[in-house]
Amino acid sequence: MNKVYLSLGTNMGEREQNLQLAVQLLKEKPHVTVKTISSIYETAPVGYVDQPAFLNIALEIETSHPAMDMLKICQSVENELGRVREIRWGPRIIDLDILLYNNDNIETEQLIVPHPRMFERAFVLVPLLEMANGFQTPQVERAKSSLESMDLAGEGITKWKTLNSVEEFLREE
Ligand code: PH2
Ligand code: MG
Ligand code: MG
Repeated sequence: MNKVYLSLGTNMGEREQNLQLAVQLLKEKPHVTVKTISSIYETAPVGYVDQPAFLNIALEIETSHPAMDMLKICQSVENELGRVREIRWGPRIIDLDILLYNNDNIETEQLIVPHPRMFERAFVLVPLLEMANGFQTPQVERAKSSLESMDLAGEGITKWKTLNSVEEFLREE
């Protein structure tokens, strides 16, 4: 079984509901098990700053799908939620990014893993490390030292809601 970490982000419409729908849709895909969900963080926009704040979470997934198939599944969830291709780093209804796939290094035209910008993004690392602390791989260790070297005070990240389980999150209205 493969262990995969995803980052989800949204800053348009009903943000919490967008996250719920995305997790629900992922859960319904064959051979995809959503094992753990991080807390929800509200985060200041990075890259293109003139846009609303995001909600970000990370997910731990177990799957028999190869990484490329997981990418297609993530893209299909984005499409099912009605995402249209928009300006780079601009507002989005939902974004699902593969952060880690086991401890693999993947570099293809369509997919780069670890996610090429994850180590400098606190909005990715904070939720990820809430869950991945026990998954001791060189990439997780790198994530930990990256986060430790950041000054989180200026990053605009606040815990928005603590989540205890995927099931509980999906039951919430
Ligand atoms: N995603 C981006 C660009 N900037 N900023 C925050 N805070 N959260 C995101 O998920 C995010 C972003 C492009 O995917
Ligand atoms: Mg992204
Ligand atoms: Mg993306």
